[in-house]
Amino acid sequence: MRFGIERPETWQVCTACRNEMVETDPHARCVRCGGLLEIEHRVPTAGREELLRRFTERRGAPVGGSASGVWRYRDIVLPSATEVVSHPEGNTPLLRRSALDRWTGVDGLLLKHEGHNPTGSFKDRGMTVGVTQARRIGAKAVACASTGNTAASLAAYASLAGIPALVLVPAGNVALGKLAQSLAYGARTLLVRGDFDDCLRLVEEASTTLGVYLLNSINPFRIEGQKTIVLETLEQLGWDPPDWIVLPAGNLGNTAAFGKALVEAKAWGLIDRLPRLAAVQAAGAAPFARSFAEGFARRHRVKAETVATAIRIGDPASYDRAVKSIRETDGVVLAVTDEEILAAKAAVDASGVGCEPASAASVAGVKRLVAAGTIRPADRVVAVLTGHILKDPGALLYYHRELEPPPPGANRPIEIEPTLAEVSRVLERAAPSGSG
Ligand code: AN7
Repeated sequence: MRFGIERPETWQVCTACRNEMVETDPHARCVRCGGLLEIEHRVPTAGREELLRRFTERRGAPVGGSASGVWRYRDIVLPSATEVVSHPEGNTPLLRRSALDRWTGVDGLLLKHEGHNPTGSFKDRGMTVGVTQARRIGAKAVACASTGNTAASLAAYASLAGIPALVLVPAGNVALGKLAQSLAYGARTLLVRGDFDDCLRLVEEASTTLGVYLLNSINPFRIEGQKTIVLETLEQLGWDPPDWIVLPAGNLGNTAAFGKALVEAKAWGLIDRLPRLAAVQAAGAAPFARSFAEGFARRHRVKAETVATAIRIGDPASYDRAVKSIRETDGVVLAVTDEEILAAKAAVDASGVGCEPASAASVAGVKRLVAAGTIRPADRVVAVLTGHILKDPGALLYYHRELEPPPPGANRPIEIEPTLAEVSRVLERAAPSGSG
């Protein structure tokens, strides 16, 4: 169907066949052709100055929706939502570390650290909107497939809303912190003997037959929430857009959300030009980078393998929406090796910031793009760190304690007898390596 002149404030539209559906339709995909859905909003009646005034005024609210770095932007996220399921979330810092300027070759690299969200990843921004929507439509249960962070986030927000949650994760390939969170927040957790792509196929089938509300990032309400990573960054920069925004890319929900946020922000007069997006995949899980290299002539599916388990995804669900984002922002897509990811992670960690392996792909990507001359040292660059350092303690201990031969950044722990002589012997051998 298509709405007539009486357009609601917000509706859903199929990105494939343009079929329109009401905001409260619970289907995960277009009911007519099975395409991916997208949320559309009527152009906000408040103009630029009024919107910016509202965003600023809400900042720092002690409690309630306005305390959230997602719902502060509610006019362009989900204006009709009144009772929101919020932790609160968002309000994450923009960080600068000179050691990472030196490492990447960018003067004044900014890191948007989404690991500072309540469950330790950017997923909370989408989940607060997704679970709010689940409650509005009266969902009896919610479900997702996940490489770990979505599961942890859904588990927490479902618990907040009092809705039972089901999560499907690939057995043996979820970082310890994420699995532990899913269990602790109380989601029914299924360890599937398969990879993420198997989990996603299975949960889509299950949600259709069992009538469970699907909260993977194919859910367009999650994308609306994830837009606020970009909105909040732009606000932190005084609505003066950077030249580049660099992010890790797996299932491509974030790439889709970032493009949508930027195009809307420009259309509604919040910014006067678009930054370029750079989406960074792991070389062993890079079907999107491969399509980009071929001018998006066709979609690829691969059997994914990478140390960055968060982005160990071979058939990204938001492919079409992400292609649009890259095209509309004159963006680029690249792949970095596991070695580059681990080296970037060691640099981010040693700078005192810290992040999980997948997040470091963005910093590795910045270094690669500077070396290629695509990003110039004087460009204003924001790299998004998507998850917290403690999400994946296994990767940390492997790198620092076990990897042979020890990589240059390895910081081996030293076991000693409880004597002062032993302590001073160790101190004499090596001064601690500060990196600034
Ligand atoms: C830390 O949790 O897909 O390209 O199921 O956890 O939007 O998928 C996680 C993805 C980057 C990639 N960084 O984002 C999941 C899941 C971290 C992540 C990504 C993920 P998308």
